[in-house]
Amino acid sequence: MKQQQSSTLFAQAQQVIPGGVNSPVRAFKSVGCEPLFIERASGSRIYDADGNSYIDYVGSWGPMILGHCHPKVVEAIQQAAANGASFGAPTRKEIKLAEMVCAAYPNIEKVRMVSSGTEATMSAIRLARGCSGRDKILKFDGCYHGHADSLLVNAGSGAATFGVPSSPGVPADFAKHTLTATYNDLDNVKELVAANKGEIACIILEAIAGNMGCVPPQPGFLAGLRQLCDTEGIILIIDEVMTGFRVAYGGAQERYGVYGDLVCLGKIIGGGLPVGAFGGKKELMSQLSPEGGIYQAGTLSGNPLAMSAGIATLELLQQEGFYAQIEEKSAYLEQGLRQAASAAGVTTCLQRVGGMFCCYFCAGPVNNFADAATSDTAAFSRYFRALLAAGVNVAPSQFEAGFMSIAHSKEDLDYTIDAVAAALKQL
Ligand code: HOZ
Repeated sequence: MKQQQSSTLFAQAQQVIPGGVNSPVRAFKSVGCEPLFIERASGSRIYDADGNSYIDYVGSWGPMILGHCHPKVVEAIQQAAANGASFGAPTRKEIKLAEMVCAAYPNIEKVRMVSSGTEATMSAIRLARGCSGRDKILKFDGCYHGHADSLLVNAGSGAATFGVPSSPGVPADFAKHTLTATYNDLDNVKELVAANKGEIACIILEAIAGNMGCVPPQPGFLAGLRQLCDTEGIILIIDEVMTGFRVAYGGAQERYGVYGDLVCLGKIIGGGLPVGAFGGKKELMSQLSPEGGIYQAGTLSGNPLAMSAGIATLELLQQEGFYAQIEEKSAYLEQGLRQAASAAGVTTCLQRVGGMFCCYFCAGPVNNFADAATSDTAAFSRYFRALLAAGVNVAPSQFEAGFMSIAHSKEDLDYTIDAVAAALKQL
C-alpha cells in the first residue's frame, strides 16, 4: 500500500511538532512504522493522505461508537457552529447534556463539563482531596487516567507503550502521594489501605481497564473496592472515560452494578469533539466552586459545538437495540478472531467486554499489567503491520483497546477476520 504522502507529511510534521504528533500514541513508534496522516473518515472507514482506505477499530480512541461522520451528529455540529463557536457563558445545551448524563448514571446528581478526560480525572481527584482533607490517592498499575502529574505513575496507554510509566517532569514530591496497586488484586489494595490508614483521599480506577489492552474486573473486585471505600471513608472514583456509554448506556457501572462516588466521563459524550465530565452525588459536587471552595474552571468547558455533538450522539445511543447490535457485531468478530488464531496455531488471548476488545499474544488470562506485559509485543508489531497493509486499522500498541462501531458491516467484519487469519499465518 502506497503511503508516500503520509511519509512526506510525517517528515514535515517532525520539524514543528514534537515527534510529529500531538499525542504520543499516534506515532506508531512501538510498531516499527510511520503514522498515517488521515484526510477524512466515513462510517467504519478512515482514508489516508494517499487515498488508501482502512476499516477502523481505533475510532478516535473510543468516541466514534456511531462510526465516523454520522449525519445527525454532523448536522448538530453545523447548526451549532452557525450560531457561534464559543461564548464562555452558560447555554441551554449544557443543561440538556448534563440532564442526559444524570439520567444515565444513578450516582451522578450533578456534573461539571470539561474539555478532556485528563481534566475530568485531575479535577475529580482535586475534589476528592478537597472533600476528604487527605492527600494520598491510590491508582492501579497499567490504568491510565490522562497525563496529570499525580496520575502519571505506573500508567498504561502510551506511557506503558513507550516504557516511561512514570514520567520525568513529575516532581517526586507529587508522585509520593500516589500509591499504586495491582489491578484485580483486592488483598493488595487492602494492605495499602491498612498501611496508609486515614490518609487516602480516593481510589481511582478504570472499571474495565482499557489502557493495558482490555482487562475486565474479576468477580468481586469492584464490589470489594466499594465496600473497602465505604468502611475507610475513601472516595471511589470510577473512570468511565473509555467505558461510559460504550459497554452499556450506563457504562461499566451499569454492567457490573457497582457505583462510584465520583465518575469521570469523556470520549463518547463529546461525539468526537473535545469533551470530558466528572460528576457524582450533590454532597461532593456542591463543594466545587462557585457553590463551594474547591476551584476548577475552563474557557471552553461546555462548548456549544461539543455539547451539540454529545447530545446528538446520546440520543442515537438510546435507540432500541443499539447495544445489542454492538454486542452482536463484537461477538461475531471475537469468534472469527478466535477461529483464525486457532487455525494459524498462534497463541493469543482475546479479551472483550461489549464493543471493546484486545488480542494479546500470550496464553492469558490477562488480569493485570504484569500479565499484559507478558504479551509478545514483537509479534503484535508484525500483526499490526500486516493488518495495516491489508487495510485494517487497529491501535498501534499492544496496550490499547479496539473499538467496534455501529457502522461496521458484516462485510467489514468478514474482511477483518480474513485479514487477521492471513496476518497470523505470516507471523
Ligand atoms: N485514552 C487514549 C489512549 N488509550 C488516549 C489517546 C491519546 O493518548 O492520544
